[in-house]
Amino acid sequence: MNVEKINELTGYVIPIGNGAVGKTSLARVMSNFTSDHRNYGHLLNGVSKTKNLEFEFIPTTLRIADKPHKVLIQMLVPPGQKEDAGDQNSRSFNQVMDIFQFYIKRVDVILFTYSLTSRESFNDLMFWQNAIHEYVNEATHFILLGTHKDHIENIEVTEEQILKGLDYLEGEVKKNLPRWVGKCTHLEVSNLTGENFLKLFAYLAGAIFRSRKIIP
Ligand SMILES: Nc1nc2c(ncn2[C@@H]2O[C@H](COP(=O)(O)OP(=O)(O)OP(=O)(O)O)[C@@H](O)[C@H]2O)c(=O)[nH]1
Ligand SMILES: [Mg+2]
Repeated sequence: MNVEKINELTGYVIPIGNGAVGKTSLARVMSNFTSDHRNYGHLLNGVSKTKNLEFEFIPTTLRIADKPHKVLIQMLVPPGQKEDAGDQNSRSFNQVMDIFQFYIKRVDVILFTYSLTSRESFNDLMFWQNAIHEYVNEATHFILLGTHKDHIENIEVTEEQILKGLDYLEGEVKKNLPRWVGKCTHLEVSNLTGENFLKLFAYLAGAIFRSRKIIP
């Protein structure tokens, strides 16, 4: 009998960005995603502001050179609250990352997350880029991820700005990690309709595979 050996690997993915850009929604929809479903409004309605590190474990698959791989995506979702936002009832990004720093052993992919309906959330990625230095390594991959793609009427971030932003991001990554051999790409999704989630799964599985190959 010819039993195909299946390789398994696990990767850590952190979405970071301003509050309300859809980091928690993204992780929820990813763990409930099916390619024939087109509305995740019921999941989005149940999402509230993140006050602590949230975990979602999402299994996916990948074929490389015709070999099957099982990839477990561990999403670690921090709050989007900055230190000086002044909400005493919830923890900030820095507080949560400090508390969990020993749990976060390595990060395979950072999702720089913004809402396509908020130019401010896009511009603020500069701030978030500076907040993640201690969590990344030379194999970490980066995705510039726009949410709210379904809000066609209210899009505030143009394709040109996205490409410029990606260039800037890549430049900053190379400055901070001179021996960086990861990759940087952009993707725009809707957490409401699941648009481009299949692409996101493929990107993430591929990025985790590469990252783990570079640093096993
Ligand atoms: N229409 C639409 N709504 C979205 C999308 N993504 C998120 N939302 C809504 O945006 C709001 C904020 O989403 P969250 O997932 O809580 O955002 P977050 O980035 O986790 O915010 P913090 O936990 O405060 O850092 C929620 O009311 C979601 O229902 C999207 O792609 N499309
Ligand atoms: Mg959240």
